[in-house]
Amino acid sequence: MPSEKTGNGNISTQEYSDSMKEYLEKGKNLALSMDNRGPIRRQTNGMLHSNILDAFNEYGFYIFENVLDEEELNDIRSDTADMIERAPAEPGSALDKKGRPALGRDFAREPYTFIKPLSDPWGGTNLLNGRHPSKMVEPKPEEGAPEYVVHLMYGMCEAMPAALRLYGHPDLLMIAESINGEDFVPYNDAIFVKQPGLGGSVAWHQDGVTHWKSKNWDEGIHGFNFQVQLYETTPANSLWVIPGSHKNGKADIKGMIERNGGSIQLPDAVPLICAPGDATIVNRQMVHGSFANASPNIRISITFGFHRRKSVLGQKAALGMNGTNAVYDEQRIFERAAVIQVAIDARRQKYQNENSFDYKPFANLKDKYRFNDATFTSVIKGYNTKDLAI
Ligand SMILES: O=C(O)CCC(=O)C(=O)O
Repeated sequence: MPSEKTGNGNISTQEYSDSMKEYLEKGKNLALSMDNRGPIRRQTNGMLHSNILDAFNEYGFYIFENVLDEEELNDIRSDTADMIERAPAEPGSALDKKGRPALGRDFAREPYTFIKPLSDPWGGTNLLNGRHPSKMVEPKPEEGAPEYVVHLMYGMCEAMPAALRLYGHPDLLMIAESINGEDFVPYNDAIFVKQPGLGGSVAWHQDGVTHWKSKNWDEGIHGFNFQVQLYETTPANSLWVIPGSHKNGKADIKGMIERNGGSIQLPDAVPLICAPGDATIVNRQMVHGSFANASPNIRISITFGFHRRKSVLGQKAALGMNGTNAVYDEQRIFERAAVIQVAIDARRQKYQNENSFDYKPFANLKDKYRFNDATFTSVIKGYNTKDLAI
């Protein structure tokens, strides 16, 4: 019997989709009944409207509608498609599928993570500080599926001009400042690629790993992530979250699944249903994850996060930075935060009628951190070796 519980039950994509149907529908209805979506709204002082902040604090996530206009959305789609196309033909290959040198062979960090189609690379492993304790269902790919698919892409500010400009988006940075304070700092970025009928799972987890026992613990201490959606997201391919779970400390995810009869269909979870060009914010302490994408719809989520400066200063490297033995000192934070200022200027050069974001830590350094060949080399190249993961 195919299993719709955890682990690889050798279940076909059809059986898998059937087993998910009711759950997806229920989650969608719950999601659409919540009052945490709408356009970006500011208060008279220019900061994020307090009603939005209140909703974000209550639920742990918010969906901003229509953040990107069509031109910018098309630019990012095109750069992203190019980055996918220029991936190594298979893991370890120096050439892409068209026989050209693959992108990123000279990057300081490998920009591509490949997985087997519809698989869950992290669930039930010790990878990434062991924060994904239970495996998701891994349906059997259809006949003729490729052996590997791109699951994640890193280094977007170096690889994609449109993504660097997005990183300097004045409304998104205003939101980061409103949540994390004017001295907010970056976390990392990653592009989740969930190809139709092939995209893998991200097992249920909470992102933060550093501060669960901190004496200053509070619901915002591990920061938050944006996801900018390039295509419509659906219950079948989207990120799912458990509303309010960011407030309750470290969750026993393994126990939650066990108590759910071993099923990964955790109760009370909702999908982040978005239109193309919407942007979500998700508190990194939320219990969240995504299912194998057996649906006919692609999801590409440009994901990048921000922290309170005091959450990272003096902390030891974790997650993707594990093994570097780094401690996030003033210099490291400054160098990684400089990407924000260069991105703001890259954006200014393209969108000359837009008001640029005023990033307070670089208020007196704007001229030094203009976007040009010199800062591309000194600030952007290899920038993600300085990510501030906690
Ligand atoms: O978008 C997804 O499927 C997973 C995102 C996620 O887990 C994260 O941003 O931490």
